[in-house]
This record gives sequence, structure tokens and C-alpha cells, in this order.
Amino acid sequence: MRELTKTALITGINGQDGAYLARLLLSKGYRVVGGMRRSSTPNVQRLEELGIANDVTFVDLDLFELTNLIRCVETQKPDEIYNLAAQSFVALSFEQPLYTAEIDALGTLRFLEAIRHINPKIRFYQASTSEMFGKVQAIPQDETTPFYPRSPYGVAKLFGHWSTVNYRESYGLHASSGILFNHESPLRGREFVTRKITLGMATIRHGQAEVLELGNLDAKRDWGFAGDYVEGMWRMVQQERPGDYVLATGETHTVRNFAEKVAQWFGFDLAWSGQAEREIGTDRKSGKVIIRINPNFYRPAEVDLLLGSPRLAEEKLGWKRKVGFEALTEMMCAADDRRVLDGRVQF
Ligand code: NAP
Ligand code: G4F
Repeated sequence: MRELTKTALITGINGQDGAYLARLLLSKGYRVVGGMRRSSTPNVQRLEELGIANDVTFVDLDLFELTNLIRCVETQKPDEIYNLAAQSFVALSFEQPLYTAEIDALGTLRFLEAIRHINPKIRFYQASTSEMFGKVQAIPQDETTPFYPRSPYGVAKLFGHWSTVNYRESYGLHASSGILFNHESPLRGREFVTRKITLGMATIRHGQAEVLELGNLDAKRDWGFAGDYVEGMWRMVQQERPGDYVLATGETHTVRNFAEKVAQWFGFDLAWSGQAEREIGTDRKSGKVIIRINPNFYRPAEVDLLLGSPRLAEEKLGWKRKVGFEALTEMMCAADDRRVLDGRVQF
């Protein structure tokens, strides 16, 4: 491992991973520069929730604008750049494919160009994704599994991934790509299915909503805890040689299974009935329907199954996830229960 007290530039600082990574790097003595795009309202609630908003140096940063990236790199002089910013919501990428490609694909390339021209010694981490495996060609998926993306998001991220590999091979950049499987937390955006379910069940439990609408209940994901995964990102960047690593738990669960666990945590006795779009989830105790299917949440193409093998990361990086599925579910339920009770659902 390298000596610390360095400067790290994190793009997407206000997202889920940005917040956890900032906390990790601050704890290691880094100066953390957080890139955020301009917004008419302040947007640092996740950093505030972790109690670190005052410890980060903020810079205006939008992956759309090359000159902006160049100035950020020139003025902030980072030793390490963690490119976490993205249009990260798969469903939206079907609605906004061009924007998604601009940010997730070309945005990555813009950064690599900026580094190559300004200071090729900067170490670079690219937030790649298991969505690149899409229609999976092997089970479980690892660093050797061929890619077959199934969404504009997956396609765009694949461009970012191969650009990272290409700049490493062409120009010798210390550029690594983390192929991360789904990772969740109490800081997860509420549009993603896990958080949608924990927040949805909390609002139903406390009488603020009647029913939660979901899409495909049978999709399977390998869900880990975001706090564990940012440790893996940092470890990749500290390696003497850059590389590509899968971070995953090695376990997969259906959306249905996640909903059942959450319902149980909130004291519901969930029973499924009906088929396909008519399927419902009823609370046996109250007789009320608490889950319905809304086909608007189906996707034009689905990733049915993700299951990752973290073996390489465990062997070479010494990384191992600490939080399992049960603990993750409980952590998210408890956080949303408290937020709804306190009337403080900020993100
Ligand atoms: P997130 O919560 O959605 O955060 C994404 C961040 O990117 C937000 O802070 C957002 O800014 C910022 N952003 C979006 N467009 C931007 C632009 N044009 N310029 C600058 N910043 C922009 O995502 P996350 O879950 O933390 O994920 C972090 C990264 O890992 C993403 O690249 C995602 O695609 C990738 N990834 C995530 C997972 C996962 O399961 N979480 C798995 C694999 C890969 P605002 O705050 O202003 O919206
Ligand atoms: O929570 P999701 O929206 O996450 P998804 O699509 O797997 O993407 C996340 O993980 C990727 C890594 O594999 C990241 F790269 C990406 O940035 C993001 O963080 O959906 C998970 C599954 C899907 O199969 C979806 O169809 O849940 C299914 N689902 C069922 N009902 C739903 C819903 N998803 C959402 N968002 N909302 C629903 O109501």
C-alpha cells in the first residue's frame, strides 16, 4: 500500500458511493476534492448525513464539459481521480440514451484525455458495472466473462470501461476499472428498487401510503453494501499495477425475496397471489394489498440475473465484503423507519 496524505478528486461526490468514498478517504488523511454539478438547490445531504460535508473541498464539475475537467485537474492537482459521476439509473437510460452516453461514455473519455495531457501520473478509477454483463454469458460472472449489455446505460458504461483499458494499454496510465455489482445502503437513491422498497414499506407502515408499485419481481441481483465496495475501489487504485476487478458478494436474490424480507422487518405478513401484471402482495394481518405490479416499471430489455465472483479481488486486493444480505436489508429498513418517523426523508 502507498503512503497517504494525498489529494483525491471524486466526481459524483453527492451520490451514494461518493459520500462513502469521501468518508473513507478522509479517514485515511486524504484531502478530498468533491466534484459537483451546478444545481439551483444545495445537494449535500448524504455528506451531511455522514457528518463530513464541511471536510470536503467542492469544485464545480460536469462531465459534459472538457474544459471544465481540464481546469479542475490543473487547479486541484489530484494524485487520484475516482470517476463515480454518471447518469446511473438504468430505467432512465432508455428515456435519455443520448444524455446517458454523453456522460457515462464520453464523460469518461474526456477525463482520460485530460489526465493524459495534463499529468499522466494521476491514478484513475472508473466506476464500471455488472450491467455490462447484461444477458449473462456465464454464471457466475467474473473478469473474463464476455459482455452483453442490455440497456443504453450498459452500452455507455462499456465504452467507458474499454476506454479505460485502452488508455492504460496505449499510454501507460494507471487506470483501473471496477466492475461493481449492485451495492446498496441507507444512502441509496430512492428510485433504485431496494431503497424504493424500504422507503415504500416504511411509509405504508406509518400510514403515509397505501400501496407500493413495482415492476419485475423475478429479476435477480447480487446486492452488497456500498460501504464495503468503496474500500475495494481504493484498494484497486493503491495497487502497483492498474487492472480490472469484479466486486460482488457471490450471492444472488430476487426482487421478490428482498420485498419479503423488508415486509417482514416492518411487521407485515406478506402473501403473494395472482399472475404477472395481476400479481399482488397482501398483508395477511390487515387483509390490505400493499404491493401491486405496475408494468410502467418493466424495462424494454431486462437483465434477469446477476451473480458475481469476487475471487480475484479477494486474492489480489485482499478485499472482502463484510455486510451480508440480511444485515444490509435490516440496515436500510431501520434507516427508513427512523426517517419516516422523524419526518426527515431528505433524499
Ligand atoms: P448515484 O447515487 O446516482 O450518484 C451519481 C452521481 O453522479 C451524483 O452525485 C450525480 O450528481 C453525479 N452526476 C450525474 N451526472 C453528472 C454530470 N453530468 N456531471 C457531474 N456529475 C454528474 O450513483 P452511485 O450509486 O453512487 O454510483 C456511483 C457510480 O458507480 C456511478 O457511475 C454508477 O453508474 C456506478 N455503479 C453503481 C453501482 C451501484 O450499485 N450503486 C454498481 C455499479 C456501478 P447529482 O448529485 O447532482 O445528481
Ligand atoms: O435497483 P435497480 O433500478 O438497479 P439496476 O437496474 O440493477 O442498476 C443498478 O445496479 C447496476 C449494477 O448492476 C448499476 F450499474 C446501476 O447504476 C444501478 O446502480 O433495478 C434492479 C432490478 C431490475 O431488474 C428492475 O427491473 O429491479 C427491478 N425492478 C422491479 N421493480 C425495479 C422495480 N427497479 C426499479 N428501479 N423500480 C421498480 O419499481
